[in-house]
Amino acid sequence: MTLDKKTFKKELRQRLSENYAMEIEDASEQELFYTLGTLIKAQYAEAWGNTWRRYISKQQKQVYYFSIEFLPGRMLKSNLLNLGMLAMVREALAELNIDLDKIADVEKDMALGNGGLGRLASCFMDSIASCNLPGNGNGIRYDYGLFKQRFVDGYQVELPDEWLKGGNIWEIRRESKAVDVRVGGHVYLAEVSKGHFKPVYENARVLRAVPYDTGMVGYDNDVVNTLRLWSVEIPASEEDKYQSIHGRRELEDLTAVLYPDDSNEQGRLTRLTQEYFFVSAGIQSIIRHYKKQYKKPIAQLSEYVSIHINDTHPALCVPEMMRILMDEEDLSWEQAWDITVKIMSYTNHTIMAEALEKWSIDLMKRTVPRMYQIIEEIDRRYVETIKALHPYELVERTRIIREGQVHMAHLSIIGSHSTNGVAKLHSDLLKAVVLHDFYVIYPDRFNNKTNGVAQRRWSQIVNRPMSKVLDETIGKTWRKNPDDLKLLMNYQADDKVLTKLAEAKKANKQALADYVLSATGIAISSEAIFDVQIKRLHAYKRQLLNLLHIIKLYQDIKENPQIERQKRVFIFGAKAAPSYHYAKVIIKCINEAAHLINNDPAIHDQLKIVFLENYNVTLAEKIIPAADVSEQISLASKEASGTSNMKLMLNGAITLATLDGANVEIRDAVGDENIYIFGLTEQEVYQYYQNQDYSARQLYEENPIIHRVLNAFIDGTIPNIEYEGREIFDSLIQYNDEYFLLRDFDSYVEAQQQIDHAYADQSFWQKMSLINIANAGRFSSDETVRRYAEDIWKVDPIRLPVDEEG
Ligand code: 26Q
Repeated sequence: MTLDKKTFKKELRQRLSENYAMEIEDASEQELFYTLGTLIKAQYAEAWGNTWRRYISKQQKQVYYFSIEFLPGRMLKSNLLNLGMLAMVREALAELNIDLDKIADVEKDMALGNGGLGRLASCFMDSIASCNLPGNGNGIRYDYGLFKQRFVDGYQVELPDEWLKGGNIWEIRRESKAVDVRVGGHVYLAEVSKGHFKPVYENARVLRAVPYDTGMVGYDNDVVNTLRLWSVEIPASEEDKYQSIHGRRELEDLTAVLYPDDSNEQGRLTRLTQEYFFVSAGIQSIIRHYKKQYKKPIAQLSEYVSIHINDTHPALCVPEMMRILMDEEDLSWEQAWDITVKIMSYTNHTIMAEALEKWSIDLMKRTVPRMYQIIEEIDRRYVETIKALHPYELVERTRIIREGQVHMAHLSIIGSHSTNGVAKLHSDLLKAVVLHDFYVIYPDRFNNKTNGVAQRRWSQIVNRPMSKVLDETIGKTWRKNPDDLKLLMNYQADDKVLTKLAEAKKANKQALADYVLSATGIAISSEAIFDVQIKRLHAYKRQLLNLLHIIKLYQDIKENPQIERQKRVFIFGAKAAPSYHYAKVIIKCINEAAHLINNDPAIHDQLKIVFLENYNVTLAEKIIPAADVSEQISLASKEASGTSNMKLMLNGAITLATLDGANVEIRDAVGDENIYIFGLTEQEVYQYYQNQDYSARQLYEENPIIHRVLNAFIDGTIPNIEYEGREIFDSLIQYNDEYFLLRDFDSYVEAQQQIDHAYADQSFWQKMSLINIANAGRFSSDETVRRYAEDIWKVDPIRLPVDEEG
């Protein structure tokens, strides 16, 4: 039941009066936001309860998506859109002289994730609900999300993200669903009857896990699923053990902060405890719910429950499920193992060796002793079973426990029935290289699920000008069915449509230009090409290659100012992990180059660099609709998929890319003529590894352009980077350019020149842009989660209440 404008206004007035004893006219944006938020929550409360009851009454199999990160950003407009209220509320508020966008700006981003992996989890939560799939998220309610980034003298500084200050309107604390989690201490097995052992815990610490639930509202379907995030507390029974402030703090710190590491940092005790904490709480709560509500024998659990392990961070799901089935439900090892493998599935998100998670045996024993015992037994039985079938070395290489460490990817693969990569190329590389040994052992477990994005958010919500043109051109069905974007292909030669799309883009660029001016004081022209690279700062993503090209352009303009060129604005958004020194050096260099170039009167507005602080979901929503060029320039084979590439394409940006991750599939979707591909292929990269014959120094010495660009880092051309410039230079020349920037430099420059030429012919450019939008539908996360549901989780869409009543 949706509200009409009149009832909505009345509701809003009434709530405002109840909450704040205020009239609409006198309310601040804060007060309006909180009032509107509670009104929306009340709108879906009933559907939330109904969804939950329906799963139980139909005994539906449900999937639980375990992820140590979720990155939803803001939820106000997304909830309004999915409830079918967005346009109505916008109008109603406008009639009251209130701008919805200003109200929405009050909301703090929920940034409980680092980047791609966490954002993907949130896109999936939206799509799972929107596709009528019974699925829930399980994670950690960090008190502080990913750090806030500021630049001081061009350096990154990190500030805490106090997202809960002022309260979180979307969550519900469910004290009654709290569970206990035991960590530390010692565990030994005591014989309770002949041949039957039970673990005895000594000196374990008991943690109280309290869940906070947030409704995941489906699009136009009355489905509201649950995202359950756990927060740690001191159990009442243990209060007297925690009398010192210090002791309390230490315990409460467990869910205080998200680890700000996009794959670099490893080996911290708190991190491992976090992993066990949300895994154990989540699995206990699933089993409790199953027994209480489904009332089925535990032996049938795998018919009703599917658990997804999002990267290896929740890999302890495997031994924890074993523990509960054996220690608490009295199943045999064999029964428990059979159920566990059927329930679990795992996604790998990286091929970077240093990101593969490992824990020392010692740490694992100290932190989660019962987990370690079970892992040891899984490992022992694995070796026992496999050694009859495969050579000794293969068995040794694939063991879970090797050389003093527990390999979490091995545990995830061995303990689940499905392992998938996140783009075709990535999944192929897993099979052929990274996880080849496992592919030999379990060929049937491997599959691909190309990532997707929540397209309604990344088009309808963030890009209203474009959405309007789409409605006028192809009707509104694309809003529900992204494949209908294809209809746009009929208009590739229609000048009217091309012009309207161009005008929409121009309006978005102007809006971004206004924001950039107010946020940074830098004036940029919407006439220029907006060239965008937005993602975590990582050597393999090669923001530095982008900078090298910018320096080249700068030097060209200085040398030949008279040549006509396209104006360019290079826009960056990127956070570096606080401990990632090299990434921070790159940030400093980009900022100093920006300062130099933006203030050089000889350059005027031919070239501008804007490095926006604190890249997050909300900033992405401002940048993406305004982008002309999408930079996806990782070294081939290194980016598992990428997802900003999909969002940018959907918004009509032209991709400039290596054949890496999902870029390959974007090329397949739009055709070679509508994308700019450059650089080494993944095979060529592997060739270099094999032959070990790459010489960056040779390129530097033989290529005068590269020579001049690199010298700018050490000869004072770029000021204030005495140390940083040297470090960059050395990483490329002394340390032989690990990510082949210099090897790809020429072809990158050439692709950029082609882009310049193409942009000069506006109707040609607009046609490419249209073709990109038209073919973006296949990267909808709706389709991705449907594939997971059918192929991996084996969960069916629920029947709608409409069907039941009808
Ligand atoms: C691991 C151990 C200890 C501490 C932190 C971590 C850690 C944290 C975050 C490891 C990895 C991550 C995040 C990885 C990630 O975001 N990967 C990206 O996943 C996207 C969604 O599949 C892909 O599109 C990107 O290509 C991939 O880089």
